[in-house]
Amino acid sequence: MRCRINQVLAWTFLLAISVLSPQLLAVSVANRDLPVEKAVVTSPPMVPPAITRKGNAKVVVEMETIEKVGEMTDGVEYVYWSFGGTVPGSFIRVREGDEIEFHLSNHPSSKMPHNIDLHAVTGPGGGAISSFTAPGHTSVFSFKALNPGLYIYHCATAPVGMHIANGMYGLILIEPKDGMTPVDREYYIVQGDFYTRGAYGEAGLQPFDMEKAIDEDADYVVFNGAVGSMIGDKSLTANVGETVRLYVGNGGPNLVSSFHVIGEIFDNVYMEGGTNINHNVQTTLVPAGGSTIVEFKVEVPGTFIIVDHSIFRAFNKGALGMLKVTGPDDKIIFSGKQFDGIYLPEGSAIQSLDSDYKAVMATSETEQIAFGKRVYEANCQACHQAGGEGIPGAFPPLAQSDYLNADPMRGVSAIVNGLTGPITVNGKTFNGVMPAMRLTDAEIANVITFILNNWGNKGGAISAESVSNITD
Ligand code: HEC
Ligand SMILES: [Cu+2]
Repeated sequence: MRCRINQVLAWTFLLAISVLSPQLLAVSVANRDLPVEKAVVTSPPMVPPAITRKGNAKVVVEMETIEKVGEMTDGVEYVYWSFGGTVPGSFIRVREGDEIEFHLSNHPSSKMPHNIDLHAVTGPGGGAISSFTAPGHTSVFSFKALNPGLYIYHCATAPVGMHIANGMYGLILIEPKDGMTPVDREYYIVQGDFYTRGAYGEAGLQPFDMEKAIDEDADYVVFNGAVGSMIGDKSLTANVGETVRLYVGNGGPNLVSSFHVIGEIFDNVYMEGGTNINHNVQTTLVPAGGSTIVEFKVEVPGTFIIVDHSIFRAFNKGALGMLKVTGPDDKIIFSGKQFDGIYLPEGSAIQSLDSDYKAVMATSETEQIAFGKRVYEANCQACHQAGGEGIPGAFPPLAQSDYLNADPMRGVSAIVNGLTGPITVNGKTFNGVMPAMRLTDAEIANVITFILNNWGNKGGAISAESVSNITD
């Protein structure tokens, strides 16, 4: 027994030395004169620093496969199988001509064996057979990075589709000998489709659904493994004037991505992650098991939405991320909204309601408020905003408006007759033009009643009769 423990200790000690001392590591792995270094790998959306050395190296990559529960979206959990604990797996960055010594360790808690097929490998299976690793084991194999480019890696253990569908993919960048052009920001994004027993958003720990996967009927199509992985606090960021490079992959297993950034044009696209560079591209295809590199300069501030432009995937299945750009406006490049007026095409004044149209009349104050809300959304919200907060300097607030609360009939008059000339609302002066609006007496009564009963206003109701006193 004691002997056992000693052996274990000895092993641990040796391992510790080889990890801690690069010198010793060099002796143990270098078979030629190449300098030896340990790869810096990163979790998405981060990318390891650019390679600065001018020559080649023997690069030791250590990667662990691990199966663990993660969050697909609010209230929905999924057992992800991963490289390095994240989906996609850790980003690997080496230089063309480097020799890579790959150590794949399968965590003892894994239920499955795993391996890795790197599309950057020239050799059978991309390393799959050589790296086949049972739980609690480590495999080592080596390859030379012959071709520069951005390559997908993935697990290729049977059933291959299932390992990929559970999140076992990532990217490896083989920088060309001359390096990559310097940019200000680099990010790492990989799309993937997921198949769950329950439909999109159905709560609980959702098992993988083989049938749906075979039918290519995805419940989730997401960037970086989960719905919302790059929105809100987790958005990508940049400053106006910077150049942004996105390393984009598609793990699949099934779907092809129509990769697009809303409000940007890709200045450069490294087509399919290769050497050919295309320019001025709106949307680029990323095949399953493929990649692309896109570059663009951010010229104006704002939130730029990253999507798969197969658009229901973006808004209904999760393929949506955000790039938040901060800095000064450039009104020449993008003005923002310059005008919002009432559009009354010629002849519209004489149009009349269909003769069989019967307006539904509100029969209670509650109904008046409900109907008035619709009138507000259709006619007022564009200027006065959804919460009645207005826009400073342009449209006065209707929320807690002292001007309106002092005499609600002022609101009726503004709608019927229009309103211009300086007015003071909550201590602020406005001098704009509100056009008269063609609404029925009932609609006017309802919308003012809606406003009076919302956003901290004083309450009360306006009747259609009292409106007719002004309109007649
Ligand atoms: C095209 C933009 C626009 C639309 C649409 C519009 N308003 Fe206005 N509204 C204004 C402007 C501008 C003023 C201030 C006019 C001034 O400075 O004299 C104003 C003033 C008002 C005021 C008085 C000031 C205050 O804040 O209490 C009320 C009440 C009001 N609007 C209600 C409405 C309602 C209700 C609707 C929809 C039925 C509506 N407005 C639609 C632009 C608009
Ligand atoms: Cu696997």
